[in-house]
Amino acid sequence: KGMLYPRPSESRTIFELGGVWNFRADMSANRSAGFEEKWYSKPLAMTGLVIDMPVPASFNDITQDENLRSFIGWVWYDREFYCPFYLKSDIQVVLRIESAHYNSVVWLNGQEVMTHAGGHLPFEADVTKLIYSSKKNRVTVAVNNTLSPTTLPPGEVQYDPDLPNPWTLSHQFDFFNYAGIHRGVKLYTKPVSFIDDITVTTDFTETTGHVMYNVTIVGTSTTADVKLLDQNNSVVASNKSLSGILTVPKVQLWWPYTMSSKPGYLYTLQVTYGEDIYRLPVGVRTVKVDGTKFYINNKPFYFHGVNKHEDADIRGKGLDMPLITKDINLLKWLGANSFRTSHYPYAEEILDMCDQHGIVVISESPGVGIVQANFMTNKSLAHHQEVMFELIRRDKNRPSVVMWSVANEPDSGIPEAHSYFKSVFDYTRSLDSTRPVTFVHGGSSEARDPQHDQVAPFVDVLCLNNYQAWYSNSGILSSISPKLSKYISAWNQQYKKPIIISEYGAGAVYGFHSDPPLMFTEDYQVQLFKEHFKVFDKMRPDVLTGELVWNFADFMTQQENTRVLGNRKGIFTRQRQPKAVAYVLQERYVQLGALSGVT
Ligand code: E9O
Repeated sequence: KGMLYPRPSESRTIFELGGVWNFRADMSANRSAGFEEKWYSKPLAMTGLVIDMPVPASFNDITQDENLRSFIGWVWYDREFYCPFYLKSDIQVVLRIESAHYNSVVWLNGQEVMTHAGGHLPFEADVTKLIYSSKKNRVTVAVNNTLSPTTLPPGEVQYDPDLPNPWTLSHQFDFFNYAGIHRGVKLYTKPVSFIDDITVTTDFTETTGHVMYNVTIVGTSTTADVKLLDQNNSVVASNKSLSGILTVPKVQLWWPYTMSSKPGYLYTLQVTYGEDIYRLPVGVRTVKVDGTKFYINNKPFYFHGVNKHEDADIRGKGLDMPLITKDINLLKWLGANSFRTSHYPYAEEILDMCDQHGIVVISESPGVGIVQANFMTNKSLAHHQEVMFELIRRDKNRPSVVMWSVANEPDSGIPEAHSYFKSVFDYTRSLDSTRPVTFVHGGSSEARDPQHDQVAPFVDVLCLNNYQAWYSNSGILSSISPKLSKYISAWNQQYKKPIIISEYGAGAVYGFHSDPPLMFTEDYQVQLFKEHFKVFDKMRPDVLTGELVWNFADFMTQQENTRVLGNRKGIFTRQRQPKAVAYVLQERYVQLGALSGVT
């Protein structure tokens, strides 16, 4: 079954169910009153006290209640609506949730319609038979943020009987476990015979592009009307079969925005199947790894960019169009040509913008914090594979996505990691043979010798996190030059694969200054970056093929004695104001962009 992003067309209407919903956290002692008392069988407001909760948003920072902020267990949402569609016999209505963290159960008018495990990825169900056309409908969603050794990311619930609230969640990833309905809830229609999925891969020879497409359908007809349109809406190629190759004369390639004056060129693959019409944006480009280099359209590509989070004041991980538009503008202001979706898949609205603007994306799974052998069991593996399947099904057609990252900083040194990750890599490659696959190597494992790493042999590109003069040799800026060079060289000698420094950085509290520069000041962050640039400039482009800073913006974490209202390694504050280092990075990235040459 496909999971095409709902795009409005003549045959598809979308109705957004966002807004203010009713909300109730199940604070009962055993945390299961909601299921025992069947809260889904009637309006939530009739089961007890409800509060207002915006959708989409994390619920954690919406109220003044610390018990809700740190709540672990089931929270319940509901809202009512009238059916906005004229229900004909040839129409199907789908209910789709684009992300709810972590486990979800969904009811329509008291009937269970779907369940889903995992945040960050969409799930949907055909609700045509359950929706009322002439009276009020009610959608109820229960979401549980509890993590376990077999969830992705993994975590563990801890119990301490001395505490008034004995349950706490422990996890080994460095961001707050925001939860709730994080992205859109939509109803959309399609005809009963419909386009279920489209898979597109592209390449080109000289000036001719090739778009290989495969359309899967639900229906009896075996023909479709497939057209490729350029940005003037002219048909450049067409076909009548469900799969084939479209040839594009004088192709306009999809380029990263630093490499072209027409970056992110998108064609539209318009598929008409019976009554159904779906329009898929298509960028013609190739991605390839050869030796120590990464190529886009056969030109060496140097990643100069950032790592991000979906994170902001009040809304937590809730989708926010003003925020993501601002972030894209800030990336361009910086001159960044790329980012990694640390540490989970981002909203499709963000990827749409990256496709359009030519911003290159390393797409990461939620496999973060896999640092114990009991997080690498067969059950965990099966779920990790399921998540890779859902991620690739969702993002396989995106030109901006050039590489999959299966995990961030797992314990890649223990023997269990070998077979676990071998299976994850093999499976990921079986789903998509057109993109390189990587995992991000832990910053804490520097002491470990590249020769003994259990997972590095599987990667196409080595992504290395390194925290010289921060976690290692704290405060000693002069350690960066010798230590970082040595570290990169050791990996280069062992593997002769492309290397990206996928994280480096320093915490800096906005407004803190000192000279000589001390840790946590803006001055220290600036000097730390400058020392890194010296090493990068010696190593690029032959040994080093990219540099991604940690992090684009300050972000919320769990409370810890090493965190000051979250992680302060942002080059922007959480409110997206530049720290001193942002200007230093901008100067570098604009220069690097100019070097990569606009064609
Ligand atoms: C992952 C990222 O999510 N990499 C971390 C980032 C950080 O700022 C985190 O936010 O902490 C760095 C991992 C480095 C671990 C070194 C631990 C050494 C302890 C002494």
